[in-house]
Amino acid sequence: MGNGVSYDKAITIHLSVNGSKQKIVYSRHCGSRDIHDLLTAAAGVSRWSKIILRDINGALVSISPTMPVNNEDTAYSVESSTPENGEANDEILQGVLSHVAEQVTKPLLSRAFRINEMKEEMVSRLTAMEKKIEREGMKTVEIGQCRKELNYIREELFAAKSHHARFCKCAAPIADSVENRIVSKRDVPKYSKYTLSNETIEYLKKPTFDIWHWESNEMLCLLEHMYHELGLVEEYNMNPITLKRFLLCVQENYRNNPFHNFRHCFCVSQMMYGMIHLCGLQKIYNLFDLGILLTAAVCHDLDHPGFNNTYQINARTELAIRYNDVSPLENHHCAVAFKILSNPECNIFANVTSEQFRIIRQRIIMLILATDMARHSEILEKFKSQIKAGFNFKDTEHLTYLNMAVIKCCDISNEVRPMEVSEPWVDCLLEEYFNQSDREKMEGLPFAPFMDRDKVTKPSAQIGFIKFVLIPLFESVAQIFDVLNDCMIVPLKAALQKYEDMKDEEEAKMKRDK
Ligand code: 0WF
Ligand code: ZN
Repeated sequence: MGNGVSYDKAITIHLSVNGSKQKIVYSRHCGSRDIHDLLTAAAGVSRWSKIILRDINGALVSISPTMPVNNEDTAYSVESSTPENGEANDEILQGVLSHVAEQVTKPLLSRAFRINEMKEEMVSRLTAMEKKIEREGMKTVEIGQCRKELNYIREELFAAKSHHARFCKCAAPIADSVENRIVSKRDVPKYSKYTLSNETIEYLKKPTFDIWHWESNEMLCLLEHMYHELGLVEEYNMNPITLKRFLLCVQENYRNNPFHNFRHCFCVSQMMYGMIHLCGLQKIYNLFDLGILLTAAVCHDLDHPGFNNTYQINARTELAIRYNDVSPLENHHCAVAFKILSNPECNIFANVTSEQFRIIRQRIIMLILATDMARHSEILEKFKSQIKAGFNFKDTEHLTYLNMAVIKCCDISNEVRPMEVSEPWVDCLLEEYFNQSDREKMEGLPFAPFMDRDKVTKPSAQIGFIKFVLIPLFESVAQIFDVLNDCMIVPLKAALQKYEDMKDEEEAKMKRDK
């Protein structure tokens, strides 16, 4: 090249800008957005301007690295237009998005390098946008909107990074998720009808039920069966199609996180159903109360983003801001649940009185908020003090704490299940935790040692949790329902023994390898 710059397989495109001859030269690694930027530079307009290329016959030429190469005689004419203010911001966002999309799909350079490039590009585009905001004096509300959208893009960028790093599904952004996700994309005919065998129907009531055996639609049918079998459809005068739609919508509002996904929702609900049967809760509670317990379990982790409250608070996410750092996730799960129920087509409580709905809402919120592990000691200590003083089934406060303890048991009950069922859950949870600590490291946030992939092993994660969290909680509830000793405390102690043996093996191996 005449100017001494060497280009690797450079491509030259000839242009005619208002009659003056120009050319752009780019490498084959460039994307459409890079070429667009070159074109705006050649046209002497802002990079946020729209560019149209036409060939000598006036036909539109699509701007891409594979557009036909031309010569001086067949130069493309360049037309540009500067968008209006609002449009300009759309353009900027569009630019960032298309850039992100392009970069993610480019396999030519190493992923880490591309992602760093994306980050740099994001920063420069953010700066450009902020400058534009300053220069053109946007209204505060518009700036807020832009920031929100940029946060969304940042989340997308992270998701893209995680996807490329692990080829697994990642949590989508939180912002606006309630509004954007609640509407079901499917309707009930697509959710097929299954006939459940008597064996399955009985097995469903047991903590030994194999929750891995079922695909999504089957889990929906099993959940639907629980509502029918308990008599909740009759009790609440539910339209059976509304129940199907509600469950479908719930399923679609669980994200594909490694752990906090629809199968976890199913597990917790199935354990609640199991405890209702095992503990004979029908004898203590009326059907109205049972419907609240089951629905709270079904909804308890709706739209979980896969990053816990600590992350939400430290990263100052939309959720943490919205809920003032107070159980942001659990508050969000409740909000999504009641957003779903606000749709008449999904409202399984449509036929109750306003007063009943008020009570349902208050109790579901109370139960879902109780699943925040930050409140574990507070709830357990209070429950234990009630037991010590003599548990009173007629005392509504005692019943409230019993219900909170029960939903907490269901939520963290994996280790109660047979080992072949429980163990994969630990891998899922560690995957989610490692994703979080990777992100925290990347964003310069504090991270918990139990989420650090360099420190945690399965036994180290489980031993303390079983000993100090699970056994004390289940033993307290077993003081009220003795039946739990055999079917829950015994398996928990066996799981503890298994992880202690695993730890001994790990340590012995380490000694041998030294
Ligand atoms: C991996 C381990 C853990 N193990 C479980 O079986 C389980 C079930 N639910 N959860 C579980 N966590 C959590 C999901 C969201 C909240 C509860 N974790 C617990 C952690 C590693 O280690 C501890 C141990 C004691 C206290 C605090 C963290
Ligand atoms: Zn949960």
